[in-house]
Amino acid sequence: MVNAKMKLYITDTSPYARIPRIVVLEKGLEKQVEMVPAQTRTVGSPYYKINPSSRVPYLIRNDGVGMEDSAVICKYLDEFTGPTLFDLPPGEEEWEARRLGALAGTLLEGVSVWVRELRRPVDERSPTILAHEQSRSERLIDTWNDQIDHPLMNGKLTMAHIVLITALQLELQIKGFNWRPGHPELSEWADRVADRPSIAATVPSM
Ligand SMILES: N[C@@H](CCC(=O)N[C@@H](CS)C(=O)NCC(=O)O)C(=O)O
Repeated sequence: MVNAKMKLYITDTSPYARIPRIVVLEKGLEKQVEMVPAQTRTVGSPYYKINPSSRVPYLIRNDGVGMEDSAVICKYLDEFTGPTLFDLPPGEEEWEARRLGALAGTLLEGVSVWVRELRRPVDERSPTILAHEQSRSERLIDTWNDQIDHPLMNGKLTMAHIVLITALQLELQIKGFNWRPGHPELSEWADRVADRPSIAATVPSM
């Protein structure tokens, strides 16, 4: 069906679903995209029939076609209407933008594994995975603290900003992800970005 409202399947706590939720707000697409809570990780969930992978985010476009992956969905939403907001810069800067985006993505991926492990029953959690992800995050936080003064991280909002703030704000969900002490530059950057309305409106539930 053409011209129906798009549906974005999300959960309140999913960091990956938060990324397109932020893009919807930045693009002013609230009227074109309906947020639909999905029941993930539940045997027999009706959501499994909507998206066979059962992951979020998942976008059903207004032509009825469904697609997943936060980066793909964000690109689609950015190009859906109006001027694009998240194009990569031209020339040499493109590689810097891609590098920073990947550096934010690798932090998010690790911290997401960590939070997922913590959502398992205590006796099913792997101490090895928890220690591995904590240690990876510590190294990456040091790296980000050194690089957060990069001009691309201090200009207009980019996908790297969105992915990085999404990863950093998992501090609200992970007790041990206590990254602020010793990282004043990154902490100041996160506080500044957190004030942006699209970021403040999508802060994850505890
Ligand atoms: N690469 C995917 C990752 C999506 C993902 O891992 N989503 C998690 C929530 S943060 C999920 O849906 N998990 C439910 C499951 O694995 O069944 C993206 O960028 O969208």
